Amino acid sequence: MRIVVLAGGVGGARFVRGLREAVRRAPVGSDLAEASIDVIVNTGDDWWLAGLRITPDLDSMLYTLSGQNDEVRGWGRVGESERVSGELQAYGVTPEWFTLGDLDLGTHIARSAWLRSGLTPSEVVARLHERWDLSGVRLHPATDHEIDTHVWVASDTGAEEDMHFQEWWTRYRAQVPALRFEQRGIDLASPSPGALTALDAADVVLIAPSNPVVSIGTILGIPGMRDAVLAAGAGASRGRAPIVGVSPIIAGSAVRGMADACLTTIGVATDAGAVARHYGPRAQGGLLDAWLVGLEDESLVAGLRADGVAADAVPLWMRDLDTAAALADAAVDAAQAAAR
Ligand code: FO1
Repeated sequence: MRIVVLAGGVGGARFVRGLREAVRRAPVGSDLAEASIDVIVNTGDDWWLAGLRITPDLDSMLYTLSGQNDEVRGWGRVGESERVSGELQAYGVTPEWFTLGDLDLGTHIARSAWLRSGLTPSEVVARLHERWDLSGVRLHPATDHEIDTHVWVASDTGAEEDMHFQEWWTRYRAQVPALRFEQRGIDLASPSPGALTALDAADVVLIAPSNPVVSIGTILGIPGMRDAVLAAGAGASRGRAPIVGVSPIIAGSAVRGMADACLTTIGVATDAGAVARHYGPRAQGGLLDAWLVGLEDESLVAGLRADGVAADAVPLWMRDLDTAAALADAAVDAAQAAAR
C-alpha cells in the first residue's frame, strides 16, 4: 500500500510519526505492514534569513522522524545551544524574535550551500535524507519554487502592509489580524517531481491535521497540485486513491498553532465541521472521501454525513506515539472503507 500524506509542520510531523509507527505495528501480511509513506510538505513558511534558506516544516518533519526534534519547544533540535545566534543578533542579521540554534544552523548552512551549488530543494531534501535515517519515510517539498507566504495586515494608519509569515507567526504570534495571505510567486510554481510521482502511484492520500489555510491550503494552491491529488492513484493498481482528512480542530479550538486566526481570515469557522466543508466532499467537487473528527465533536458527524462527508469520530489527541499510531490506523481504515 502506497500512502501519501499532505502535511505542514509540527502537527503534521507527529501524525506522520504515528503513521510510521502504525505501519511498524501492523500484522505481518496485512496491507499496512508493507506500506510506503511519502510526505508532501508545505514550503510556504520558508524564508531567507542571514543568507540562509530556512524551511521550518520540512525541518520539523526531518527532526521529528529522525528523533532529533525538541519535543517541548515543538521546533528545532533537541540539546540545542544558541552561541552563534547570539552573534547573529548582535550583528543585527537575525531579529531577536527568531532564533537559529547552533545545531539547526548546521542544517541551514548545508542546505544553503547545496542550493548555491545548483541543487533543487528536492535534491537538497534527498541529501538530508542520506544523513538522517527516516526509516523509510520519504519527504518531498510541495514545490521546488519559492512561494513564501506573506501576511497582509492593516497598519495603524489604516493602510495595508505585508510582512513575511514568519514575522507574523513568531513575532506577533498571529495576534495581528491578517487581512489575507499571499504565497508570493505561487502562480509560477508547480508541484515538485517527487510529489507528482508519489501521488500518481498512491493507494491512499491522507490530509494531516495541519493548518488548513497556510499549510494544507498552500500545498493545494500550487498550480496543478489539487488536480494531482484528485487524480492520485491513476498509476496504481487499485484506481483512484481515497482521500481522507484529519481535523486540526477539536471542540472549536485549534489543537496547535494558530489555525483559528488563519481560518478567521478566510471566513471559515474554527470548527471541525466547517473545515471539512471548506475542503469539500469529493462528490460535490471537493477533496474528501472521509473526514475524522475528535470524540468531542461526535455531534457533528450526522450533519456532515448528510452533507456528503463520510465523517467518523475517533480519539484525535496525539498525546504520545500510541495515540498517534491509533489515529493513523483510523485514517487508513477510513480510506479503505471509502475505497470499497
Ligand atoms: N518559532 C518560534 O516561535 N520562535 C523562533 O525563534 C523560531 C525559530 C525557528 C527556527 C527554525 C525553524 O525551522 C523553525 C523556527 N520556529 C520558531 C518555528 C516556526 O516558526 C514554525 O515551526 C513554523 O513556521 C510553523 O509551521
